[in-house]
Amino acid sequence: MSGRSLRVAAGQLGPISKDDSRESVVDRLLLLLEKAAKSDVDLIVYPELALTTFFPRWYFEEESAIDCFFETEMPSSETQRLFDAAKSFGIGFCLGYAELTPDGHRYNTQILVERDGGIVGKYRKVHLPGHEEHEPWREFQHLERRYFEAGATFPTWNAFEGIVGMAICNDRRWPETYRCLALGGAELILIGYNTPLHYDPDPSQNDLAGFHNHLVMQSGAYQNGCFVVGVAKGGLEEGVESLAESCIISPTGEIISSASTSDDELIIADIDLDLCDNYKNTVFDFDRYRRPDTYSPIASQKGKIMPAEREGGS
Ligand code: ING
Repeated sequence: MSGRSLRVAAGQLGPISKDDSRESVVDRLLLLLEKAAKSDVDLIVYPELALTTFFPRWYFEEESAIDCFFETEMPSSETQRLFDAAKSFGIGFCLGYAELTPDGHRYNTQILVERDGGIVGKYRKVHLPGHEEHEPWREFQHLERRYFEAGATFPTWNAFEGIVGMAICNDRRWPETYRCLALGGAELILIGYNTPLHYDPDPSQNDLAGFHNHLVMQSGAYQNGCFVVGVAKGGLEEGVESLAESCIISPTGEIISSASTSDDELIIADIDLDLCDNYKNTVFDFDRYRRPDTYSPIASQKGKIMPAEREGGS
């Protein structure tokens, strides 16, 4: 294939139990990596919080009770094997994990590692969904806003012969995410997610979870001329049914590869990063067509401001 061809893979995970050791999880990541190596994959993307169960589903009174879910270094002793194997195969990877910094800050983090084993970049989740306090009325909690601080930037990096950006789970529902990354030149956006199929605030959305998942990533890809790799940790995890349906999406907006199970599964696609320019240099030529002079509400305003009431009207 001409152009800047790349073989990318989504390393989807099935459930991780609260008591599953990091070692057992890294074994699963390595199985997916070895399968990717047999198919000459260049880059494998793992899900959000890929080393542990999705612990924000539980309320923990004491902050110390969640320490066991966080990594204080990366690579850590448990993940060194993954870094070593990836380097030996010449495969890059994207890995989501809970980060505890030396000065005590907690982030929902993803790293990008190139084929030489070097960490290219780190992204910290900007959009934290859910709630801050215990809400026992819910079937399960979603306490990311209690356990993590939010990131503040959408960096992009030169890697894999292109420009790569990352986003995490709820970030994918916000168009600003893709646009900020594409304004940083992103051609390939890597997104891990853990998405419960039940949404307590509005259960009428439950049956649309799969549709909404693909809708937002396909839109983001097309509207910004990017490839998007969306990777789930899915299946029945600690009693919570979680969306799988990992997929690889083209700048055309089309899904070019999708998972068929809710377990550990590798899906692969051959992409040509030059295809991005079919959209970036035409319909979505930002320099030519965007009107940031008219977009100020997007960056300056947080919530809605309603129009004035009509004179004498209702
Ligand atoms: N999970 C969910 C997500 O954005 C969610 C939270 C689910 C928000 C459904 C709204 C509706 O996919 C994470 N981890 O962000």
